[in-house]
Order: sequence, then structure tokens, then C-alpha cells
Amino acid sequence: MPTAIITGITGQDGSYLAEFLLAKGYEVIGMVRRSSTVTFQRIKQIQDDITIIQGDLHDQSSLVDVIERYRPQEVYNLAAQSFVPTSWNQPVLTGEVTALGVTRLLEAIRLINPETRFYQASSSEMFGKVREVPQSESTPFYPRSPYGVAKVYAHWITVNYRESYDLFAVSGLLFNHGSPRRGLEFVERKICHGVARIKLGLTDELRLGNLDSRRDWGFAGDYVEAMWLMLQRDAAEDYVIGTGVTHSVRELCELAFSHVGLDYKDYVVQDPQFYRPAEVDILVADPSKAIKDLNWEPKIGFDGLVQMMVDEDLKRLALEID
Ligand code: NAP
Ligand code: F7E
Repeated sequence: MPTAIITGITGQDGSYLAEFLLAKGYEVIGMVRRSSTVTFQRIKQIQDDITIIQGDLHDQSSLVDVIERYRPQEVYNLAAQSFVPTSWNQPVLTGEVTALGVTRLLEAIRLINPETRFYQASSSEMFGKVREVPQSESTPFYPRSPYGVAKVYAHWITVNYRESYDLFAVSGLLFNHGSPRRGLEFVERKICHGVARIKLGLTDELRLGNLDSRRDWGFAGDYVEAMWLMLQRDAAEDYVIGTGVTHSVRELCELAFSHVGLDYKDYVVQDPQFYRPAEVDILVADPSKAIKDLNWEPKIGFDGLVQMMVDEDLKRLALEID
């Protein structure tokens, strides 16, 4: 039975990846940081099937301890300060966790168990002010936030450890992916959750920022399979993962509201507090390398994702107010 360690297992992607690896017969070890409150909401359904160990990307010795104790075949580094606006408020913390945390983990692997295969959760935010459309593995980076800058560092340190020490270390350049487990602060969940609240009469407005920015949104459950596929290859290479289709935040609003028979113009209020100091205007993936090498394709598209998220939030909220 292969062993995999997932950092960030309590996050959206960590929970889907853990379920995916369990179904493949892996022993799954989830690294979680200490918190005064329990953060296991997304993994409660699999808690008896996984092992939880404490560790923090700030703390080198905790990472050494995790690698030493489990000597995993695969490590998936999903932990990060992942919310872009927070990265302007907490740029140093974002750099410590999202950038330097990766070096700490790679060092632990290099020193203790260099046979371990390593996946780094890189991001389309690295393309930022895009140099070409669509974005592929060879598109130059131009990050627009401290988060994007930290992810560029994390990407290059992963490439560098592969080239310097011959580690099997890969970087997955994933475009936006949501799900009913997405954090409430990210725009697709904020909109779908807001629509459900409005439909159920819990509120009568939804305050948003820039409606014109465009993203390539996919379903998180599809994207964790691509992470795993990257680590099953003979050679370590980096891959862009996305749907190849882009939509504006406004289009997302239109679709989510119309799914429940409402018009977004009656409820959405634009609020300057949600605008960013520097925006990423358009992202759209060219996933052709992943389609060819990994035989990977997204199963759920934009419409299916948005409808699933609205329906799940309607169901959940209806139960809560029952
Ligand atoms: P998420 O829901 O925000 O989860 C982040 C995880 O990181 C949580 O489990 C969090 O733990 C953990 N974490 C934060 N700081 C930590 C620290 N210092 N030490 C250990 N763990 C820490 O993020 P996600 O959407 O699942 O994304 C997973 C990864 O993919 C992230 O690296 C993100 O930047 C990257 N990514 C995401 C997308 C996307 O669209 N979702 C696209 C491209 C790349 P707590 O539960 O304790 O907070
Ligand atoms: O913003 C606009 C906002 O915060 C998307 C993370 O998972 O994906 C995510 O980063 C767009 C931006 O995601 C609101 O200005 C308008 O243009 O959902 P978001 P993100 O910044 O693209 C990448 C790939 C990651 O790696 C990240 O970890 O939506 N927008 N109004 C808004 N965004 C938010 N959050 N809230 C609003 O009210």
C-alpha cells in the first residue's frame, strides 16, 4: 500500500485528493497545523480512514519529523495562504508559508527521503498580467499580488530542486477550481452561496468587486486526479491544468441567479472594498500538454459547476433553517 502525505488536507483540494487516494488504496497521512478550534469540516466523512499528524509549513522540524516517520512515496504540498486579497494584508506571512514553506518541505525530502515524489500546488495567478492568451507551460510569469509572487518562487524552487538534486518534483499550474467545499470568500462560492441565501429570503443583496475579470473555472474533484497523474509519470514535468474556457465574474452571476429564476442586476451591488490594488484581468488555460501526456480532461464544465454549487448551498441552508 503506497503512502501519501497531503499538506493542506483540511482545505478544499486536500479533502478531494484524500478521498481520491483512499479509493486508489493509499495510506493517507494528512498534515494539519495546530488550531484552537477543529478545522476538519471537509474531511469528517473520511476521518477514520486517514492519519492526522501535526505540522506547519513555518516549522522545519515538524516537516522533518513527518517525512522521517512515514517515509512516503508521494507528498502533495497543497498547504498555503491561498486567498489573494489577504496576501496584500499579510505579505510576509504569505511569503513565509506559500513560498518558503515549499523550500522547507523540499529540504526535508532531500535530506531524509529523496526517493519521495513531490507535487507542488502552483497557480494560474503566476501568469497575472498575461503575456499571451491562452496560457501554457511556456508562458512567462507576471504575478500581480504577493500571493502570485510567492507562488512563482515556490514554482521555481520546485524546478530547481528537480534540476539540482534530481528529485521527482513537479509543479501543477492549476487554474481556478471550485466546488461546494470551496471557501466562502472565493468569488464563485461567494456568488453561489449568496444566490442561495437570497432565494431562501435570508438576505436581499450580494456585494462584489470587479465583475469584468475573467477566469477559467473548473471542478476541484476533476483537478485532484491531474495532480495524481503527474506523479505517476516516468519523468517529472510541469503541467497546466484548466478547462480552456474563460468566463467573466458577471457571467457567473448571470448563470447562478438565473439558475434559481432571478436576475443578478436586482441584487448585485458593486462595492469598492472588494476591488484589488492590482487585478488579473483574464486567465484561460491551454491544457493540451496534460490532455496529451496525462490523458486528463475535465468532466464538469462551467455551467455544471455553478449549478452544482448553487444546488448544494440551497440544500445545506434549507436544512440549517429547517
Ligand atoms: P484552501 O482551501 O485555502 O486550503 C489551504 C490549506 O492550507 C488548508 O488546509 C490550511 O489549513 C492549510 N495551511 C495554511 N497555512 C498553513 C501552514 N502554515 N501550515 C500548514 N498548513 C497550512 O486551498 P485550496 O483551494 O484547497 O488550494 C490548495 C492549494 O492549491 C493551495 O496551495 C492553493 O494556493 C493552490 N491553488 C488553488 C487553486 C484553486 O482555485 N482552488 C488554484 C491554483 C492553486 P487550515 O484548514 O488550518 O486553514
Ligand atoms: O477572485 C473578482 C476578483 O478570490 C476571482 C485562489 O484559489 O484562484 C483563486 O484566486 C476574481 C478576481 O480567486 C469579488 O477581483 C469580484 O478577479 O475567487 P477569487 P483568485 O484571485 O482568482 C487562483 C488560481 C489561486 O491560486 C488562488 O489560491 O473575482 N471578484 N468580486 C471577487 N473576488 C472575491 N474573492 N470576492 C469578491 O467579492
